Amino acid sequence: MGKPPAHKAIITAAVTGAIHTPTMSPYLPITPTQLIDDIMSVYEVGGAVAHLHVRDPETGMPKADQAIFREVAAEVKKRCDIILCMTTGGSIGDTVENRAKVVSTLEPELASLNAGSINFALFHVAPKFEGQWKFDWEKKYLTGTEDFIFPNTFYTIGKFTELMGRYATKPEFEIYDVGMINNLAYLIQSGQVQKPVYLQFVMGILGGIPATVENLVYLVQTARQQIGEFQWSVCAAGRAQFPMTTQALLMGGNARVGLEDNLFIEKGTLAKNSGEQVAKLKRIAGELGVATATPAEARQILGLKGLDKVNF
Ligand code: KMH
Ligand code: ZN
Repeated sequence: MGKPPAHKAIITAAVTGAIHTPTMSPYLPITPTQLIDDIMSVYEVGGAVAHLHVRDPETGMPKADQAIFREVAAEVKKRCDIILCMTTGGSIGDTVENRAKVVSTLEPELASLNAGSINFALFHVAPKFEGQWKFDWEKKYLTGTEDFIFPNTFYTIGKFTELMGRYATKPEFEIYDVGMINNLAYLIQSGQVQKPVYLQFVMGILGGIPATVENLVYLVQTARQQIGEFQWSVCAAGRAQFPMTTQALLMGGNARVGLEDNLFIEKGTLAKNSGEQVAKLKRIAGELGVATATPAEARQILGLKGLDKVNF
């Protein structure tokens, strides 16, 4: 392996997630075909990583179905070399065992690893869609989060790190608040996690840290103090998406966009796919003089095992 390229930003797109529901946008990808098309839209405009959740194709409900994960991943692999970052966050209320399965079945290069428990709240957006629901499950799924804790205890995190270690899957640590940096520092100190680590700062979730420039600087500084060297990316919920990802590019970090985090391309206009958002961020990066990484370069930067070593 040669020297990694200097100063190239990795653009990730989280194409569907488990937060938004079909009523919120007709463009939210649901079926395997829609997910594949969305990932290809990301690849075609220069995204290096696609973060993947899957859904029930009939109802659009987020569901960690291993056959669908495989169908989407295998088809994308046939068509291009984009890096797939599989979710182990799953969906609201999913069991830890079910969330973990995608690692042992697909042995991906990269997977999310949520670095602590939080109140993961979506109930506050439900009233906006009253009377418009396309599917019965949507309202309950969102309102139920008023009493939901997204569980990622030290025991659970330990299980995930062990599992990802077994399959040489690199964890992308999802950091929703500053205390989770402390969790990760402990995991490194106790030898459960090896450096270099890759952090995804997830900002603006109700229950997590607000999406502000000051908070991003604080997160990065705190991680430097606690962990030393590390690699990082930022994503932010809703309208904070482009301000925070732009800020990340300015700070020398990496950035994630995609319909998992934000359904819009600009105020009042829904994005037609995640590729539109990647293209916008690429334009911003270009204006700022920030080069972006190809999938091959991102593999090198993150030290991934390679597409020939996945099981799909
Ligand atoms: N499912 C959400 C509660 C991840 O992909 O790892 C959190 C989530 C994070 O989507
Ligand atoms: Zn996710």
